[in-house]
Amino acid sequence: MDTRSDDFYPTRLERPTSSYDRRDPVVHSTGAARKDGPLSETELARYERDGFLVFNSFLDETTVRRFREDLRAYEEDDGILQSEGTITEPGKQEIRSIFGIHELSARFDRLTRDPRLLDMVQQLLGSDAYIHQSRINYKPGFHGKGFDWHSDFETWHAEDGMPRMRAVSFSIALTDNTPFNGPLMLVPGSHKTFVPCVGRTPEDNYQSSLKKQELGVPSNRDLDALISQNGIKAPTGPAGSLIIFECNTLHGSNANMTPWPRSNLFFVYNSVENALEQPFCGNKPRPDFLGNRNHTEALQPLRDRDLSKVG
Ligand code: 6CS
Ligand code: FE
Repeated sequence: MDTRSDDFYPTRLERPTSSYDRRDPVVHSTGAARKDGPLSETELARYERDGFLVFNSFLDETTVRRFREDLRAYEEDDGILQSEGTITEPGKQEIRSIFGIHELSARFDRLTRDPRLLDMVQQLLGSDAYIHQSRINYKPGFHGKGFDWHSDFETWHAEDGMPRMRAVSFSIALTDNTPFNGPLMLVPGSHKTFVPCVGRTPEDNYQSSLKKQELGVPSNRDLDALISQNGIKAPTGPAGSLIIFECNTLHGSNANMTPWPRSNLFFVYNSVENALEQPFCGNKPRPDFLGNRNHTEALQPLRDRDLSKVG
């Protein structure tokens, strides 16, 4: 397939090509709108420099406990276990990820519209936003496998038709993240570079990629260059901690060899001005639970309610 003329980030190519600087801003609001939000100029500048921000104990213990109880209930819930968005670990019955969690749970859905999150989203994306993808990654004790290094944007661009880098992931720890249970690792500054990846995308690639990603993974040479230059950060913290990371920030995680699960919640917000197109890899779009195309109206903040009590 020829590269489309509207493709700012060609990837899944037949042969290796050089990395280049991103062609989009990192913080999208400008002027007065940039100042009009919960993030300080220092935090915005750090996000622009590193591609992520960390807030320890962002949610209080009681709220996190409720979400964790929901998780336990899902492990016993046949409807959820059978649902297309529930991915098990390779060769095992243990849950690896549940996609579309905000459509399965009113409590998670309300959290997507918590103004404490949404006000930051709007400040970073410079517009209203909607949920492109939501998920819980379980990483069960002993059997939880890792995630290879990747940029989420590379997959969302190639397989979901997300045109520009104007999306952001909010990851909330539902269990403690320690150095031992496979915490998220990020490469600071990597979001500034787009790394085209090699290899054509087969139809329905997601059926294997969500268990183990083979395509859309930079070459060892590209990884070596980016990681040697920038290093690796693995923020750890108690349950309730929040990591905000830009859609092109290189990240991955190790397996969980401890007895304790490491579960994280992810909400991916996309700008309403960055609507999905046909996938740039040329395949048909992925299902909605991975790349939402149906509920794209701007999220409205739930201002006057105690979010911890509802749902
Ligand atoms: O394919 C996807 O959309 C997902 N895969 C990975 C490894 N990270 C982001 C996203 O959830
Ligand atoms: Fe990812």
